[in-house]
Amino acid sequence: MNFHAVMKKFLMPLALLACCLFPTLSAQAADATANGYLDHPEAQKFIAEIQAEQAYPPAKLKDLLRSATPQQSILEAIARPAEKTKTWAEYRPIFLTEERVNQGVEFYRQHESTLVHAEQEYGVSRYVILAIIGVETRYGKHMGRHRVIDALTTLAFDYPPRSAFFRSELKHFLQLEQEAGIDLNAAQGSYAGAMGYGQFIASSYRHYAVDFDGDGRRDLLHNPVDAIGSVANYFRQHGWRTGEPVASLARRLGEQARALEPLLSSPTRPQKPTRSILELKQAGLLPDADLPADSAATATRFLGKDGPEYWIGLQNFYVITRYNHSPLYAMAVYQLSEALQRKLSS
Ligand SMILES: [Ca+2]
Repeated sequence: MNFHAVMKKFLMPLALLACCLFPTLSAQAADATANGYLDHPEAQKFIAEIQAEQAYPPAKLKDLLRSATPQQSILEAIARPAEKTKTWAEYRPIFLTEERVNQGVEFYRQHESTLVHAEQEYGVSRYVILAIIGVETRYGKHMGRHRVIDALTTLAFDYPPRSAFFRSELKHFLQLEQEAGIDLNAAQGSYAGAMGYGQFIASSYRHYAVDFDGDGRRDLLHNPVDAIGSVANYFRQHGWRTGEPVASLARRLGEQARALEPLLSSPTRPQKPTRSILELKQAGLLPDADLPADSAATATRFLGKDGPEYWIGLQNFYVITRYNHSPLYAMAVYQLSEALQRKLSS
């Protein structure tokens, strides 16, 4: 190995590490003024790729990239650890608030017939759909303040750890103009480019959004009816099982306790349900709910405000982690859905 190769071997990971810990815009991006992202070398490569694939009109793409503004705040947001470092005791109070439940009740009353229709059409609990929209955007009140084009270009061209993913999302985003009538210049969303009531990223928008009010457009940014149908469709396509439970609190028996440890899954990494209820019971974990012995499940210990809580997650719990890859997120959605159902049934 020659000197340069050795240096490269050590320098590359360091550069990547620095990029993750202290993300900064590239010199080209920081210099960007009138031309936005247009002259950035990575953007130039992207333009050539889109041209070769004939995926979008080149002149329009150049205009769009010229208008795209590099955002340092987006790099800082994506590098910030979020739910990965939080415990359930810290995470729960963010989402399980009386205010959010009340906003959910209000949204339910405005859109009850749509939620019922979505439940019938896709077989997904109306309360889970309602909880997703509540956790994601407080029922459309916080859909994100970044231009999606700024978010996707900043992350595609100036955030090497995730550039492949965001270049792909940027390509999907371009297609949304034709396919869903999205104004690519105006669309706003999260720092990661997630859009609308349910915060769909561009690839999910293309694959799972539906025109639920039948007006000929799939509009997740301004149309709550389309958003409700699309969340339901997303869940159905990801394996939601109609009428089956999501999760159950469980009690751990002291005697056989040690047998349980190797069966527990991480509260921060989603895992497919590969244990059976019988296996968990034999290891000393007893669900409060009456669950079939052969149901596929996960068992997780969450650190709640009063100490460890044991939860059994079923297939539908796993499906919620397909929406956002975090068991804490799935638990927040599940508990909010239960709180909403209780409130709406009382
Ligand atoms: Ca529509």
